[in-house]
Amino acid sequence: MKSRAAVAFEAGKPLEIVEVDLEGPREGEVLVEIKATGICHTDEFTRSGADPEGIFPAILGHEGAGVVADVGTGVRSLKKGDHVIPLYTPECRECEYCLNPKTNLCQAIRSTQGQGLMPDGSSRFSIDGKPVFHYMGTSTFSNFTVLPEIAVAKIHRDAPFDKVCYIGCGVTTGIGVVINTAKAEPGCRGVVFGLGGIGLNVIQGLRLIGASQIVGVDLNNDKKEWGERFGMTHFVNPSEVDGDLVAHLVELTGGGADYSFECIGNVKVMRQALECAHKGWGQSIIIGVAGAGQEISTRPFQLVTGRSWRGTAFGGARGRTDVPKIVDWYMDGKIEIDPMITHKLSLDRINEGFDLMHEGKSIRAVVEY
Ligand code: NAD
Ligand code: AHE
Ligand code: ZN
Repeated sequence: MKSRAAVAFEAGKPLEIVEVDLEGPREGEVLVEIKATGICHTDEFTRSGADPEGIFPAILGHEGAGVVADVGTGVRSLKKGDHVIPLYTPECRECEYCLNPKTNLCQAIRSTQGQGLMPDGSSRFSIDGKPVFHYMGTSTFSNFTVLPEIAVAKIHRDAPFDKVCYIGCGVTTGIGVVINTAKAEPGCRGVVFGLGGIGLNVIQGLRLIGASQIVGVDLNNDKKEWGERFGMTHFVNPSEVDGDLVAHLVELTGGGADYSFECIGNVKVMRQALECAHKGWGQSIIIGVAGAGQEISTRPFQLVTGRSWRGTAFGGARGRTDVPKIVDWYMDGKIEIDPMITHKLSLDRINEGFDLMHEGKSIRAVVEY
């Protein structure tokens, strides 16, 4: 079949809207009609050429929602018409990782996914007979996409696609890091670096679990109002702090953060996030993805004196199990999404969504098909 898609032909170039050929689902695969997709900074990370795994031409996009249009042989858990969210972190429920409660990083298809291919080692997308690569196993910047069954979460039928697509990455990552990774407790003090599409959801997660202090750090003063809207208690703009940012944050939190979260992808900020964590017990969690060749550093004494440095993907969530629950939380009004969808675009205008992100004007721009 044919599908309209935004294709990244080359690193650093705008996406091009073209018609691509899409082969139907093979055994264990599902064809999904994507109804809406968010644009996450990770799409920009790969589009820009900073992703060491970046491969071109590819169809980016990993924050989608849609409807099952067809299923391949052997598919049991899904049927035509099911409403779904594609998962860049699948959940096979059988691999060594899925069987270990300490991680959500199912490895069943990770190696082919990283090569832009389906689990059988081939691509379903092509143009003029030449393969176009998948991305993060999801490629939600195509109106139709093919996914392995284990990378699809079935969700509430009434959930609005243009809102719950955000649960495909940003919402789950931000709320999940608080609940699954930090396992933060009521009354804790949190510091969140970077108040974009991820950081605001970390703030929302901290509010949900009853944190007593939520400090937001961003260079963009417009983010003060945004943070407060979701529960932030204090805002710090590093460019307006006299002296050392870390010392300022340690003082503001009465000795340091119980939990700090880096939601930018800046290795210098990652160090500040670690060093503002409380001596003896503070945990710092890296969410931002840093470009090829970047490294983090600190004095080992920071760890010797009880701080710990951690990281997380997809908020530690197991997609097929947790994503439907988060959709239900949204449907029940337990979490907010609507105000964070600041822009809606047609696929033709997808590059404007990337511009809005760079200009700091959007929280989430969503493309509706
Ligand atoms: P975004 O562009 O929406 O937000 C980034 C925010 O950081 C902006 O508000 C910006 O003003 C702020 N910022 C930039 N530099 C800063 C600095 N030096 N100090 C303070 N604030 C600064 O991006 P996003 O979609 O929220 O994504 C954030 C990061 O998280 C990206 O690196 C993305 O790739 C990554 N990410 C990781 C996961 C994961 O599973 N680990 C999931 C989603 C996104
Ligand atoms: N090369 C990676 C993209 C970079 C990355 O770190 N991805 C995160 C999710 S960011 C979501 O916005 C991730 O899931 N990492 C775990 C892993 O196994 O890569 C890619 O996915 O192509
Ligand atoms: Zn993302």
